[in-house]
Amino acid sequence: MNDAETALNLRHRDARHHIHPFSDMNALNAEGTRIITRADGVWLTDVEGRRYLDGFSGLWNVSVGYGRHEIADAVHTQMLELPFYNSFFKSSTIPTIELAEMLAELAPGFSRTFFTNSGSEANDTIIRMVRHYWQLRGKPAKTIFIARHNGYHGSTIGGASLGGMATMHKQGGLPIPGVIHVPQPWWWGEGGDMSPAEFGLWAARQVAHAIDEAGAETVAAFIGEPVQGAGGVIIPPDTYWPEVEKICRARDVLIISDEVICGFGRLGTWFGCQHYGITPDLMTIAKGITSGYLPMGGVMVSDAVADVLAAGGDFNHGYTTSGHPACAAAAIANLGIMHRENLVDGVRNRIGPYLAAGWHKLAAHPLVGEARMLGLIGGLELTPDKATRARFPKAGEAGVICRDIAYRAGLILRATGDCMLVAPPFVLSEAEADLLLDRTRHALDGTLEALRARGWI
Ligand code: PXG
Repeated sequence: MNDAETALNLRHRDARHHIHPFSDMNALNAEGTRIITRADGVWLTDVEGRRYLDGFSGLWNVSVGYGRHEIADAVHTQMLELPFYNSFFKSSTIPTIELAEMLAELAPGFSRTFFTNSGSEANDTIIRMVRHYWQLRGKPAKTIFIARHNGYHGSTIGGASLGGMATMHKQGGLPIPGVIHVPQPWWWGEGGDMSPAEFGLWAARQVAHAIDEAGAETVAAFIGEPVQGAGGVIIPPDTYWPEVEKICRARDVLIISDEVICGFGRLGTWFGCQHYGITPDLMTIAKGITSGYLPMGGVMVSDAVADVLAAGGDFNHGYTTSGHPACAAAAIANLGIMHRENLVDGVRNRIGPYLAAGWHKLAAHPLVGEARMLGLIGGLELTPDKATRARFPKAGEAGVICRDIAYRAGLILRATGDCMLVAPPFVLSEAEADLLLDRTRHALDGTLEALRARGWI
């Protein structure tokens, strides 16, 4: 079979047997999937031999880039030594211990971690852990979680309930009781006539109103992503997080920083909350902890909360593969690379500012209402009218047009509605950043032309 025949054959089998996440399967099967076969650095190759610059780090996670032999070797060695043992029943394994210690060194005040296999499982763990914590503190009525509209916290029942995705809540009877959603700090879309700083305070005060309305004696915690990822790279005004922290502290409400995307360097600090100068009580981690080489997630618990839990007897919760030794070995090797190559510092001081400088210039493009970037995560809001921050007649179509042109030009971008998102690997070179910017501009030009042909502009 030649490449084209192989691709057709694989697509046919994929369509027959594989249910994809977050996909309209009939539409996808009619179109056929893109089958990625290899990757190196920031470059992906598909089954037909086309190459793509991965502007999205897999799914926000391949921070150290593809093709890292150190990680593969560490996992190989660990699998031969001890492929699995559990951490139930008074057991532990060496990589799990070493990883837990490494994490403690990265986050002062968070000496202990509970391991899961994903961010979703970590957030489900948090729901049970936080309610158990308040029970131990003698305040069992504190059960409610405050979260944000358009936040993303995973796809399990708990994670999707904490998340504020309306399309997810419509399916499967969500959210579970005990979750209150408040407005997100998305100034460009929802800030109206307020300045970003005023709007940040306004959005934070919605947290206060929600807590006060429910009664602080019933509210367990507030959860948020430092920068919302899946919701459209929503970088809150700088006034937002410090005010949220103040509000929660004054009301004895725990703060959970969901670091699944922002953690492990994406914002140019080890954890996103450190960029905003706030100290949460719990942190959700996943994705970048292994750069996606193997699945792993966890809950990092502050010492004050962990002490209460430790004194409280059994916490009846855990997954077969919590702290899996081979996944832990992958995480240790991955974090080792980040340390040795100073990648987090590079996001903050080298490639982050370099890409951001070019990204911000895209704001001059006629289609771009706002170009925002922090560390190595960015968004471009597409609009028919910059001055009024107007929306297109049908949301999401301009984004898909732009994303598809980018693909054809050999660049992976993601669209959330009409916002184009980028989150490249930390090993992006300056030449690759230039290419990413050129191809993005090309996609914007093509989108502008397509929208003009429709009469949308
Ligand atoms: N919290 C946050 C902040 C996330 O971004 C999760 C929790 C759940 O993690 P797991 O490992 O269970 O997927 C995530 C995951 C997208 C997209 O399209 C984003 C995620 C997952 C899949 C798709 O942007 N984020």
